[in-house]
Amino acid sequence: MTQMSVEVERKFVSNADTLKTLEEIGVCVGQCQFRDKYFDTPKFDLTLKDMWLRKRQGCWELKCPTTGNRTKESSGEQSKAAALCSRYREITDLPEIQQRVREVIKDICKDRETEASPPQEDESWLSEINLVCFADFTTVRQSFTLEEKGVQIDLDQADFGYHVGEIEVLVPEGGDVQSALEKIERTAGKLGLTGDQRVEGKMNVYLQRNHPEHYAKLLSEHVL
Ligand code: V4E
Repeated sequence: MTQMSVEVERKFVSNADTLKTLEEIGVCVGQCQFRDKYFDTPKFDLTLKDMWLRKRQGCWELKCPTTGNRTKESSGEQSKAAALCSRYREITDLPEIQQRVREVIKDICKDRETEASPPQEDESWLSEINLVCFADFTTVRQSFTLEEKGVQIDLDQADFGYHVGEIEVLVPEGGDVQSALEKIERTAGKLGLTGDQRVEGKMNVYLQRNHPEHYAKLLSEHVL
């Protein structure tokens, strides 16, 4: 079955104060460590379309832009709080991921002979369509919940020396994104987050350091 949901999240700078607040009013629901490997073509065709393909601890995930009704947002009417949140469609079903990725690659090399290939569980599909690993890092994550239902707060420490917090709500397909935004805003209030600047994610920092030219291109194309 196709598994698709929308991840709505707001990143924040986690410091001693937010950690103290989290320990006071939140419940730590665990700590875990995971390794992420991100893949793209050598020309970065996926990420230039804001599509992020990764393998985390053996599981494939594809994050793509949402296609829902964002009229309010595109006309500049969205609230400041909502502007701090990102929304991505998350696909975890491998055949679906392979199909979507192949569609993008096929569009890009229309002149090349591309045959429909059956879905594959192993990694041979990557080399077949010329996908290479462009980022590989490990994160230690501490997760918390507050009383707000369905909201998770993660404190991430990446092995390349960057730490960042995120407030996250997973909205099932067709679910209520607006109420997720409101939950995130209330949670941010409880954590005492005051900044109105967008905070950089792990990948932004990783790309700045390891692929500065591609990072600059993603900025100029307004992907990041
Ligand atoms: C969507 C995206 C990327 C994929 C990784 O996304 P992110 O949620 O930052 O990673 P992580 O490890 O926290 O995943 P989770 O465990 O929550 O599933 S990499 C870059 N982007 C785009 C992007 C963006 N446009 N704006 C911001 C603030 N972050 C990321």
